[in-house]
Amino acid sequence: MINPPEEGIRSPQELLRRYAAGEREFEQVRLSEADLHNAILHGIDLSEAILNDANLSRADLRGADFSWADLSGANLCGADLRGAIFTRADLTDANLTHANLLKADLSLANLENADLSEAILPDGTLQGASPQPETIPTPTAHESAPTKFKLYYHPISANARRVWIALFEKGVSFELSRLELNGDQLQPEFVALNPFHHVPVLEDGDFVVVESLAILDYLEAKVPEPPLMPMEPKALAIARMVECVTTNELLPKMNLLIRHGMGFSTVDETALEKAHKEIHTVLDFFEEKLGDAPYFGGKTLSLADIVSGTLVLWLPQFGVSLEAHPRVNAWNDRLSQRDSWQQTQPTPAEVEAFKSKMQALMEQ
Ligand SMILES: N[C@@H](CCC(=O)N[C@@H](CS)C(=O)NCC(=O)O)C(=O)O
Repeated sequence: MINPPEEGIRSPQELLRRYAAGEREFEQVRLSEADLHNAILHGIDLSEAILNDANLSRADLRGADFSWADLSGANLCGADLRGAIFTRADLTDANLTHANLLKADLSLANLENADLSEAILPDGTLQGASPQPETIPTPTAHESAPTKFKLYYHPISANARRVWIALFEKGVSFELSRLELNGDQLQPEFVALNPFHHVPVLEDGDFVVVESLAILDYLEAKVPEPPLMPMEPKALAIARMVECVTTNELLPKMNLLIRHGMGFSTVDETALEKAHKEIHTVLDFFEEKLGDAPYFGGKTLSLADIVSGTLVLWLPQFGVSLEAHPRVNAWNDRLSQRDSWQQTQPTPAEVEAFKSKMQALMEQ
């Protein structure tokens, strides 16, 4: 299908506003000479966009799609372009000095007179100061040129949000396919992808991955930068323990609280009390494993933070205060400030709309 030219965008401010509201598809937008320096636009689709002479210096454009875009004369100095796609883009006379092009796809891009001094090239090497190279190394087939991941999700699904956050944190290009979970997950096309009819599902070309933890492992192996799993044995063990405790201990008890909190079914008071107690045991465990580190993997975010953080944040809403666990509480605040958390935060309206569907799902 040929998309009509993007008519709604008249200014860079308009683009930023719509991006902040969650839109990602801006194919064929016309913003010659736009000032978008320092803009945060990762994962944006700007294929076939007209951005000649635009100022995109220091912008966060990880995983952006610029295929067939006109970026001639654009200033991309210091921009974060990791994993961005520039297939057949026009980059003539563009300023790419100090840009980070790690794993970017520059195949068939026109780089005539482009300045790549001090840029990090797709293969991770640092381009020296001028003179610039004749050709830019692009990933070979076996290095698997970036494909666009497709995530099947629902905004309220914490299991899907794990993957959604990881995709943002990896800075890769991806598209979203939203299921309503109103029975559409039982349609043959979706069941063909996941016989258990659950989100998330990740498609990478013709390869399909189900089960959120398996998807996270796949992403980690497929897109190693930035690493989201520690290598050091003890840190790795802590991260995996936290993932397992979250799915095996925390989640079943939380389901009970959720059922009760939403008035879906009568939950036995003794069972409820037991669930509260067990959740506190999980929080004690997390408090101890965090120690003085900002994240479970140590100094940087790990998959363990993503897996546990996307559930722990709901606890206060179901009557479990985090106050008695100050490290967990501070960690929860730290996570909620991350861009990836904010971009994937369900709106109160989405939560409300989901309640009616949730009863059916949880009673299954
Ligand atoms: N173990 C699975 C669980 C996935 C799951 O339970 N997904 C729920 C939403 S959070 C779902 O899709 N439910 C729809 C259904 O069961 O039909 C994973 O981690 O991916």
